[in-house]
Amino acid sequence: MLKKITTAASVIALCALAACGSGSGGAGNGTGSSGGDAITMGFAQVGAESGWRTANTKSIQEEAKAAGIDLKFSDAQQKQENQIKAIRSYIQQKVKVIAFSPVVETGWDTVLLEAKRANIPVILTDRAIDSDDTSLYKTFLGSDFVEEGRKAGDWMVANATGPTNVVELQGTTGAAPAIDRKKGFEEKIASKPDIKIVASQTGDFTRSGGKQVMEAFLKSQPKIDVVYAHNDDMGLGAIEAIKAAGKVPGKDIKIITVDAVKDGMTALANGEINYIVECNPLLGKQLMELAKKVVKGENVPARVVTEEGAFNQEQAKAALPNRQY
Ligand code: GZL
Repeated sequence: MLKKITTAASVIALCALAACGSGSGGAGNGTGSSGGDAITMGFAQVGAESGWRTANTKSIQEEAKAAGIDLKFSDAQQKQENQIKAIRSYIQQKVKVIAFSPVVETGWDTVLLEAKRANIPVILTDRAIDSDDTSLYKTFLGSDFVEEGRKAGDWMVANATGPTNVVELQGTTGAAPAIDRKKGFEEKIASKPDIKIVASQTGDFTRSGGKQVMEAFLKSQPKIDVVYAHNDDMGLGAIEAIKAAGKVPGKDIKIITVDAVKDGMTALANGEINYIVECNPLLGKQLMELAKKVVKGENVPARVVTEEGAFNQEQAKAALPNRQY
């Protein structure tokens, strides 16, 4: 059970993607927060596993530059031990603020206590941690993954036409988006007992992982009606497997994914995916604004939720020309 502080007062639904994602100019006097010493931020990124992650990294790097923040950046290649090493390195370098996207929910208390004892504030971005000690970080900026799962489940319930066998491509085992997207989806399909998840396995948020797991499902499952993939990349891998099996993705086997990156939206517009729940990767601008406040010792909301939508095939065709990632 995640112990996120989510109170009405603290939750701020931020601007729509179009406004938040503007990114280019960004607020920044070029010399850090208040014209004083430039702020150094240590950022420990998960990896480069998906189109979403690439867009997220680009947003963070661009917005740090625009905000005049000196960014030290590391790619953990989806390994928690690498993120912990990076955070320790930032502590030794005495950065002003640390931000990271925890690859999994647990195992962070020790290193975050080291940051706290070094008086370096920590901001969680994108993914949350599951810890009893909420003093270990100043705020959590990112999506509500349970709500994303609920949106996917709502579409499934609304579009089921009788007994429906679903196979689920889970994200990284132990990661907040994987745990919560599963939870939200199952909450919604519980209202229709003839919608069944007949197989569920992690594809680790990668295209190759999604393809390999879908190949196995196609061999082991006598009847598959729908794929619920926790991100576009695994859904795109599943499309390759479905085509190789001589079936038509989006028709013989319907596909629901999460993210809404360009490759996913293109497949949606082409009819190979049926529905995509958006997950906003453009967190850079909000992160830099929060970092400046945190470094100045100003209060920030404990939880900052990004606003997101969802797309069917027609909506994808209309939205694609204006998508930034
Ligand atoms: C969600 C993010 C997930 C994306 C995946 O905020 O953590 O990780 O949905 C990415 O594409 O790999």
